[in-house]
Amino acid sequence: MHNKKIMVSGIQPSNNITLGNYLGAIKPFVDLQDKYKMFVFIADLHAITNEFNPIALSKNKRNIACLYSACGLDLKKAIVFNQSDICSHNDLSHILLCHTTIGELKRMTQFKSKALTKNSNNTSFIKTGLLTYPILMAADILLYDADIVIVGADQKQHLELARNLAIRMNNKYGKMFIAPQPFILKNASRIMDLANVKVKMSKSNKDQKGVIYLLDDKETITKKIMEAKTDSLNKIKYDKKNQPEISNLLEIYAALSARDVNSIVKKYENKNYKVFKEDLAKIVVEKLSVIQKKFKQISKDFDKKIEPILKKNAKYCTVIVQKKTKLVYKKIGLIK
Ligand code: AQP
Repeated sequence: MHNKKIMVSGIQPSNNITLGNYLGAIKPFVDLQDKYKMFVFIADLHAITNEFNPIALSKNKRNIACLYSACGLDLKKAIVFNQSDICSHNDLSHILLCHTTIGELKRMTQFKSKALTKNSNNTSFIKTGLLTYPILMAADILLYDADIVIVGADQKQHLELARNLAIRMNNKYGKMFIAPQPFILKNASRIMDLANVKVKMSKSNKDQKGVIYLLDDKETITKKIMEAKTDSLNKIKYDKKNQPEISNLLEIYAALSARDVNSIVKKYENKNYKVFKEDLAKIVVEKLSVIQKKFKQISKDFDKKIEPILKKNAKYCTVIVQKKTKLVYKKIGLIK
């Protein structure tokens, strides 16, 4: 077990989990769980960097834990835990914060897209957590000596910061961190909103009609897919530049059916979008109904089965990260 490379990743309980989160994160965790030693956390400290509601936050935390399992993550293998149960994430974050410049943080495209609007570059009223959360993310990763981190295409820049901080600290104070490598998926690393292909399918998208949530019912899923925006060419082709909408749907189809996009394009050579969408809706409904059935059962047993695992894993992680934090404290002269 300890010869395996280490992978760390997490999802924010900032809203209901989407099909994008599933294809870009949870499914790869499941696919890779035998290959890597996995630390998969519920990123609750990240979720409070945006507006949040405490009641919804705790419900979302619980749902993510259950969904990890319902989607196939084996809780006997993967180490699933709540980020806020482990104080060292904040401890290391502060130390890394003192080694990061404001310029580095302001350059993050995610910060720019969330904080800056078309009409204003004024960041005076933006909450500081939105600027600094990539440092917390670096701490999440460096604490566990992660070799790889599965990230969606838009998180690549944050991982680069984690790598830079690891190298910077190692050079300045002596070896203390592993510089992690990004693991970017070939497919489905960025599923787009079905109603507006210019934006990512995100938990917190205001308009929900282009976002499929893992717990959406059959009718809602079918409606969202049948009403997904498409071009007027009515030709099933994978061409992200000229036909981004149908290409996005093809990526979802391919990822869920474990087929390559070309074979799907071939299958629908002489078919129209309606036929394709009907088939895609069936595939999505079938996949999600299996997950939902398991989720229902697991949710019922949360207190008895899931909560104790989270607590046990928190204890296990605390031992690992306290060792790492102590090393860092020593290297930088905070303790002897
Ligand atoms: N549309 C997507 N396609 C593929 N992968 C995606 N991920 C998110 N959206 C897509 C991946 O899911 C994980 C979620 O991590 P997160 O919750 O920490 O961050 P996020 O990327 O900010 O997720 P959302 O859904 O966009 O949430 P909000 O709206 O709260 O910001 C990551 O691995 C991400 O790449």
